[in-house]
Amino acid sequence: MRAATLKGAQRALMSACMPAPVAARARTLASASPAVCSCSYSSTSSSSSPLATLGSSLGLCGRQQRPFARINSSSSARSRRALRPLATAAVEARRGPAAPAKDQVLTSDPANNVTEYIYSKMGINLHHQPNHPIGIIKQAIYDYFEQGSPGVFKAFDDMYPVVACTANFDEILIPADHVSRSPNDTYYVSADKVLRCHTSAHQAELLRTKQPAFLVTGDVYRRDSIDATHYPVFHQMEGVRIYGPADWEAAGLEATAFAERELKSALEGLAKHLFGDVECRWVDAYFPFTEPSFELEIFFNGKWMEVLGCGVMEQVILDKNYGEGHKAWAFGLGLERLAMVLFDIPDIRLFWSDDDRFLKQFKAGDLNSKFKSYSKFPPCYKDMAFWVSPEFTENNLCELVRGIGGDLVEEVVCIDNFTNPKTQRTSNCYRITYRSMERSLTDEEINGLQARVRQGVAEQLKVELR
Ligand code: FA5
Ligand code: MG
Repeated sequence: MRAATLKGAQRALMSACMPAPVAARARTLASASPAVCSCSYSSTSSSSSPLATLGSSLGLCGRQQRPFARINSSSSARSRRALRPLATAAVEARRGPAAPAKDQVLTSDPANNVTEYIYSKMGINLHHQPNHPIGIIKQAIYDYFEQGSPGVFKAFDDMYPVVACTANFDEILIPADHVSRSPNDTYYVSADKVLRCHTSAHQAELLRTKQPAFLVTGDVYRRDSIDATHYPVFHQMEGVRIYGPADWEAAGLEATAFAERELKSALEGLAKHLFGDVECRWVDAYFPFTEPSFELEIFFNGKWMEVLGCGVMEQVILDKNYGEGHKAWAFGLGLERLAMVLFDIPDIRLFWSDDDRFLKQFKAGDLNSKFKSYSKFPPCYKDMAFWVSPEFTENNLCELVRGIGGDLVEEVVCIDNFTNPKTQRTSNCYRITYRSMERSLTDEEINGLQARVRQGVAEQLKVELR
């Protein structure tokens, strides 16, 4: 993992939601393989339920390293499975307008920090497009849960993306002074409303409707870094399942241990269902709304990529919103990341392409197609050094660069920094990679963009260009 691209606490809600020392520890765990727990999957059939076998073979293993897991399942095994789609009737959504009205998102409220660029992505709802990789993977996950537990999960995939801060943060125990609430990380519509930064924003509300198991899919928004696996708009699916004492007593387990086992079984089964053969590993994590908490990473394009966060729901959330005497697990997975692995899509920007050469490669229900790059156009690198000020943040830089360069920006990475011992001033050097997915770029075009970026940085970010 490139240290310079880890944007401190802003990187993800996992790290953003934890106190600094825990964040530092979790980042170490996530980046250094010796600190990682590996999953041990059974690749052959066994007499007991495959889910039970997978689940009980797992567990956190402290700092001890075990061989990385490999999930084996042939594509013929995959196609043999008769999948029943999650009943359409179960896709009961609170229907919001397809695209929120502009004046409801780009408000004149002084707290508003949503940009035109972000607004332009709203209402596109890639997860509603059956032939789009995001729509295909959503349906495949719905099918998996329906197959494993027929009629149990209720799906919601049209919940309104503008939510109250109470729903996005308070109701799931994110502390009032927490960094993830900062306008550096989150898009505020007004002082008390945000563009949801995760589908966990709907947890408490749906618990109050007494659904014992649900899946929520939607577009989520974050001010974040820029690279092949991070985009300011992406899609998550939240899953929650609630159990009663009869469930853990029948299993002969204590409630939390039971929920953890079921959670990991379900998610390993999902990975196997989607990918067949893939290397993955469990990593210790921290979320304010689950304990214990984990992340699942998959080895993709030569690196470990985090695809989901999960854990046993904090009891107070369940007691308060659903009722006492139960136990639940919850997960939140990134649909783009899973689709990248499944379809071999190398860059997250491609999901937003309206180029037929991309879109025509995917078809509803087909989990076997692999993306064929139609052409690889050359990147163009531009470096920019400046003296930072106390107000400077990388998320602000990324927002500005994305606002000017749009999807031509492939990556923004800090390649160098130093502090002058005499003046104590710090200089950062950023490399911006420009590359189109669809065409060759001209020097003139890139020079024009870079000049606007430099001007924007100097004027808006309160830094001094060198
Ligand atoms: C969360 O968002 C938690 N709400 C997940 C959760 C739900 C934990 C329920 C426990 C219980 P995190 O910030 O790690 O966690 O994001 C979850 C997933 O979203 C990541 O694993 C990744 O797959 C995806 N993701 C996060 N940031 C981005 C981004 N900028 N671009 C694309 N995908 C992203
Ligand atoms: Mg995370």
